[in-house]
Amino acid sequence: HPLVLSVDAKPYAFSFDPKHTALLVIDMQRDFLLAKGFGDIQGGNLEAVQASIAPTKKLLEACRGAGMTMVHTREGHKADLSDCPSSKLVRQSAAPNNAQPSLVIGDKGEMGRLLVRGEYGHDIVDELRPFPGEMVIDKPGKGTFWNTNILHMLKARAITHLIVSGVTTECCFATSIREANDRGFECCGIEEATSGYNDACFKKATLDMIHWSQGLFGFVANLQPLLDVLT
Ligand code: TIU
Repeated sequence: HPLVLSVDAKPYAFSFDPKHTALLVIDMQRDFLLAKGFGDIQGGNLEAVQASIAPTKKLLEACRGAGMTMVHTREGHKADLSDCPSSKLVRQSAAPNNAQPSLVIGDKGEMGRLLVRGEYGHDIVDELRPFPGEMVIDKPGKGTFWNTNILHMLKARAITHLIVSGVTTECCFATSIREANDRGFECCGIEEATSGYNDACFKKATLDMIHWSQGLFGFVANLQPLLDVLT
């Protein structure tokens, strides 16, 4: 007997059964969120990107409490970078003038080699550390479905709906929602629990595109109404 919850969202209410819903937390890694990390070195706005850490902690706790499947992702590469697309290796600047930054993927920064698996900077920030038994998906791309086993992991658990948070809104968050939507998952992004490196215009545009036209790629909801139905 399904227990269907419903939360106010755009373009209309998002209805989901927590047993068949996973929380997808995208790339809340030190390399994207902290000073001297990959994103900082590329010229990203750290204050903007850090805004989603505290709301995501509340979201995580509520979804854990509701017994939902938890999925954390990490963007990064094997030590020899053999899984890094060449297109990504040659273009990695978020600096205003688009200048090539001093350090790129695989180079040694203060938190270890940038975006390399096993390095300190590659791992998830302390506040949002995965619990034992929660899924952690290591992905070489921006999207979570390319070159990972997430589709099979979600199917094995009969997951049909995804609540999505994480960084960056304009990049890995959006790409993952588009990938999931094409595979038949009903996705709802949480506005306060996502942030990016250019909050002035990219975040609003990204969220608007998701729910535009009766939900082109999915739904967008605010955090508090979701917390209210989960707790
Ligand atoms: N560059 C940028 O904005 N983001 C990424 O490369 N990764 C994620 O969005 N996680």
